[in-house]
Amino acid sequence: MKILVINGPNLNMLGVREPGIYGSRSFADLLRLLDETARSEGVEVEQFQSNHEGDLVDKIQWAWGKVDGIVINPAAYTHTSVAILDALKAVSIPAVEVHISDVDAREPFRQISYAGMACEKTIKGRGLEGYREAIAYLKERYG
Ligand code: CA2
Repeated sequence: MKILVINGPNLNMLGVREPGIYGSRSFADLLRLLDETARSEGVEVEQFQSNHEGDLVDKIQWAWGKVDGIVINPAAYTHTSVAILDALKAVSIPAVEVHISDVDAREPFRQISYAGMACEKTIKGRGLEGYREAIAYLKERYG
């Protein structure tokens, strides 16, 4: 089973600023967590991060026919991007949305998720562990 993990803008800055909201673990720590999870769940995990909306759309389109599941944290594009929603709908690959912070407890504009409308599950407020839970969910359901 192959799972694609997609991270949106600024998530490469994890650990550098705003530890109160996103924790002190770095983006490199997240990559290590993904590698560990791939090994423990017995799945192949590819990761992709971009600060550019069109690149995120391109990667979702690329995934069609190549991956069995998508874990996506579109970051700020969560709350704005119909293009990412449409791409997820177009490929129709089982997808789980992850947010490191508890978006429901933050500003009202973070409580709308376009991408989430094409995802079968949302995990929020669990820190980096949310990615592990999302991969485990896809393995359990589709692996
Ligand atoms: O909680 C999440 O995972 C978010 O997707 C993170 C996004 C935010 O716009 C969403 O509302 C919720 C922001 C990612 C920016 O990450 C930073 C990391 C370090 C320093 C500054 C920003």
